[in-house]
Amino acid sequence: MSITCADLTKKYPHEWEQATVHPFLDQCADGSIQPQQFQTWLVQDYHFVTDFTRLLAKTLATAPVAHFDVLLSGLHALQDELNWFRVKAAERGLTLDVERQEACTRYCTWMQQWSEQAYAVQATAVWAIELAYNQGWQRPGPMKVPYAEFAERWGNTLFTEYVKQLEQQADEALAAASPDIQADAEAAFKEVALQEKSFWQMAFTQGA
Ligand code: HMH
Repeated sequence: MSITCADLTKKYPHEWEQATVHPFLDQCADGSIQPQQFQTWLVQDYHFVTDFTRLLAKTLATAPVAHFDVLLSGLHALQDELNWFRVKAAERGLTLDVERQEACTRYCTWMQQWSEQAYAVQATAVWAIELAYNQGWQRPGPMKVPYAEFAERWGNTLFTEYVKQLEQQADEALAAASPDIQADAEAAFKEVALQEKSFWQMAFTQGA
């Protein structure tokens, strides 16, 4: 029996909750987040997404051709997303040319290392990273302006559908993977959960 994505969220409910439920998101929902906190997240997440784009590109490079459609649609969406981040930063008068904070560097370094792993591991990591934002931005419910736009980006039904497709593909890859590779995929899932939590924490403790 191979492990599936659904098994992973069931096996680590506490870790996953900490990755997707955070006062940062609750305070975006009720509008009480401080601009300094939100801006820190915005700028650091832009840098995260640049490296996530590289991870997805490397994942595509090792994927079976039957998985190209979904991954290419993801890369296309990231093109739009990176441009959108630049617009959101400009609207707030923020420069993106800032140093990465420690939690951001750690997460990005980890992604670079894991992009050398087997496809099943990469596919699991990509799914978990996208699911974290899909659930995280949805869970608090409707958000106040100007945060509604951010909740919509990762919470919308098309993105939810994309995450389900990533799950299907990761499950397929896991079903064909050796027990060692499945264990690496499980470790990748746990790592994503930990890194997501500390990324929220990084933004939240800025100017709080
Ligand atoms: C930290 N995790 C983080 N940032 C993101 N933008 C996503 C996941 C989803 O792409």
